[in-house]
Amino acid sequence: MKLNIDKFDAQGYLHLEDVIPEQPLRVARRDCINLKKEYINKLGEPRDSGTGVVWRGLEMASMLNENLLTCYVHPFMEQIATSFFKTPHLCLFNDQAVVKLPGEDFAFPEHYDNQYSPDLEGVKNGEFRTINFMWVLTNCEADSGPIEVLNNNTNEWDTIIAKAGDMIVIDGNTLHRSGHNKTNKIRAMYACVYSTKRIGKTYKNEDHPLPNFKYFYNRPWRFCKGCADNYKNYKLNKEDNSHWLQYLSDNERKFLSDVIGKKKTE
Ligand SMILES: O=C(O)CCC(=O)C(=O)O
Ligand SMILES: [Fe+2]
Repeated sequence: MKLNIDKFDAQGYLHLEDVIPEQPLRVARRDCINLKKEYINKLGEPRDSGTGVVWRGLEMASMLNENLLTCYVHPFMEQIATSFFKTPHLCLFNDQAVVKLPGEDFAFPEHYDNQYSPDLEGVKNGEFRTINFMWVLTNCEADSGPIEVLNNNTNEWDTIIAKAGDMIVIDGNTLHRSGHNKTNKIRAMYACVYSTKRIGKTYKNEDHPLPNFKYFYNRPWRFCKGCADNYKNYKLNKEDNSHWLQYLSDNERKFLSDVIGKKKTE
C-alpha cells in the first residue's frame, strides 16, 4: 500500500492501515485511556486550556499528559503531516483523546471539525487548512461507534472499520460522525490536529460559542531536534522507519527529502 495523497484530496479523508509505530502507539493508547478514566469523574469542571471545561472528549490532551505531547510532535507525524499538507510550514493546534468507554453515552453528530474553529471567518474565507490525523488506538468495530465519513468523491457515507495502529486522516472541511460504543470494550482514538495558520489563541466563532474558552496551541511546529520547544523527541528506530517508508511512493520520498532538507537550512 502506498500513501495516496491524491485519493485523500479527492475523498476528503484517507484510511491508512497499520502505519503508527509501535512505541508511540503503545504510549498514546495507555495514556489516552488513563486520562479518560481519570477525567470521566470530572465532567463539567473547569480546565485551564482548550474549551475551558472538562467534557467526554479531552481536547488539548497533551496539556494533561506530557507523554502525549511526544506523540503529537513525533518525528513520524512530522513526515506524515508534511506529506498531507504538502508544506512543512505547519502549526500545532489541538490534540484530543477520544475514548468511548463500554456503553458510554458519547457520540458525535454529523460535523466537520472546522465548524468548531476558533477562527470561523478564516475557515469561511479559506485562509487556512486543518487536518485531523486520528490514531486508531484500539480495534474499532461496527458496534463500537466507528467513524463514518462523507466521501467527497462518491457522496456516500463510508463506515471505517479500523484496527489499532491504523490512522484515519480527515480534512477539516470533511463531514463525519460516529455513534455510541455498544460493545464491552474500550474504543479509543487519539486525534492530532495541525493547521497551516496559528489559530489557537483567541476564539471568534458565533456559531459555536465557548464562554469558558482558554486557548489551544498557537505556535509553529518546529521540526528540528533539541530546539526551543523543549519537547522530548523520540527518534524512529530502524524498523519503524522502514515500516513508514514503505508507505511512500518515490515522488513522496523525494518531496519529503526536499522540504525537510530545505527546512533545515532555513
Ligand atoms: O472518534 C470519533 O468518533 C470522532 C471524533 C471527532 O470527530 C472529533 O473529535 O472531532
Ligand atoms: Fe470531528
